[in-house]
Amino acid sequence: MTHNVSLTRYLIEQQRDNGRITPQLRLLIEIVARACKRIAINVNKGELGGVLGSLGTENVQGEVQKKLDVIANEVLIEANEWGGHLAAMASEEMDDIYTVPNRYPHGEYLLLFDPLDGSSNIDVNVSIGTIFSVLQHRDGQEVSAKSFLQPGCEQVAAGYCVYGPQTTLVLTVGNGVVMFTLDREQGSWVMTEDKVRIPEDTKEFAINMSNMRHWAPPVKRYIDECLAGKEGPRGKDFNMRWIASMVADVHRILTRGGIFMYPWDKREPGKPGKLRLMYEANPMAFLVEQAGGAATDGRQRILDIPPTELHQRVAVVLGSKNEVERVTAYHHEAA
Ligand code: P6P
Repeated sequence: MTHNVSLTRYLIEQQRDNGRITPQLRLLIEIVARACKRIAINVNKGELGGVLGSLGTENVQGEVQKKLDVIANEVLIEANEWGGHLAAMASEEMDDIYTVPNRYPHGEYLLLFDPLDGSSNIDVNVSIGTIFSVLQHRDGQEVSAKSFLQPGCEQVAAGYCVYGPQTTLVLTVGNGVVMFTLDREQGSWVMTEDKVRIPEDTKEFAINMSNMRHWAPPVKRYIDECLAGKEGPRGKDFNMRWIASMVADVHRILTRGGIFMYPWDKREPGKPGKLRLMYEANPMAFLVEQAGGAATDGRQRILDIPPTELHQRVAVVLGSKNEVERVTAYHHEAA
């Protein structure tokens, strides 16, 4: 029975039983979880809070910034800068890193986040989420953007909060994946899943089909075989889902299996993909692997990719292990 385990109890037990959790990392995760509660309150207010719509500005990705994108970013910065657990933060919404001001103590961790992923769904009331990733400031130098350029396998924690019918925090500290649902009456995170496992096989794929004509052959081959169903080479029918909110699609996969793909396509051939490596693909890949799934960019394990830029993009294929391995094999065969 998991419902009597709070987030605090889980983190204290991990600290006691699993050397990867330090008191500073426990504090970091508790503060991020508290910030997600504040973001949830703003998200749930919607028009009543005057937080819908766009600001008329663009973020570093050249994407239109929603009011809630900026609010969520500010909530995370303000919640984390004074705690003494961080050296700096990096966000999809900020060009450069945010170094903890000298008026506060500096810690050993680096926090990266997409404060509100899927924000194109905000105004149509579809699930959105906050994604976060935690690294250690290892280079012993003055903290800089370079301090963040570590492969995803160096993450010490990662997670997301999905703002949907439930508000659910999903977390890994390298010891499996757990889920906490927000109990709004108590205002506390209550464990609702203690051993998240992704089935190795699936009959459900998630991809934006409108881009089909732009895909590389291995992706087209895989999806064509899924669409061929029972009469085709896969010998079974497939279902499709595409929420256009990575957090919501990944949450479904962690909950019941599936494969999520945002591959390279020829619309912008110079870009490896749409999604960002450091604060979208890496944290999701860490969670998926910790739940028994797989995550590649079509060719290599996402967690092994050596980053060169803070906001670099990457192709993403993640979810049920056997399906991800099939898609990756098709890419290797094509090469
Ligand atoms: P498209 C949301 O904007 C996002 O970054 C991910 O959350 C989502 O998976 C993807 O983009 C949706 O992209 O091209 O289908 O709108």
